[in-house]
Amino acid sequence: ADIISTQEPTVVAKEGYLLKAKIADGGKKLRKNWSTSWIVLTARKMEFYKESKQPAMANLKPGYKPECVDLCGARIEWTSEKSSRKNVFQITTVSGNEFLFQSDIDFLILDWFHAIKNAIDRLPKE
Ligand code: I3S
Repeated sequence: ADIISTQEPTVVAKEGYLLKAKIADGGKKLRKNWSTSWIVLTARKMEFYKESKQPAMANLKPGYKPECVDLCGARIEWTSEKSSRKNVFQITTVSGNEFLFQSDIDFLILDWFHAIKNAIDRLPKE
């Protein structure tokens, strides 16, 4: 008989470093605190790690859960009001979490914006 796994393999669409700031949690405003994060984008979520070696280590630790963004129903938009930095976009989740992402390198931030927007557009809205 066929064995169908309910845990679909996690295919990484894109990963790399970006500057990140979480500015709201569940609709509640947070103090902005920029930090560099290793970001792993898959079909339906983004995971945040402190450094590039962490995802592999997290796989070995069953209990370990990185901070993660569910992209189902999320919104992504460029913003020039929420930071004095250039190249900033915001992601807002259904649960009311808000994140800013930034890079000084134009093509790099554009690639990320389009990869995430693509993922969101392919997902059901709820
Ligand atoms: O939107 P704000 O408050 O001007 O954001 C700045 C603050 O998060 C600031 O931290 P303190 O509140 O500890 O001073 C950061 O150092 C700045 O980088 C933030 O502004 P930018 O324009 O860089 O997002």
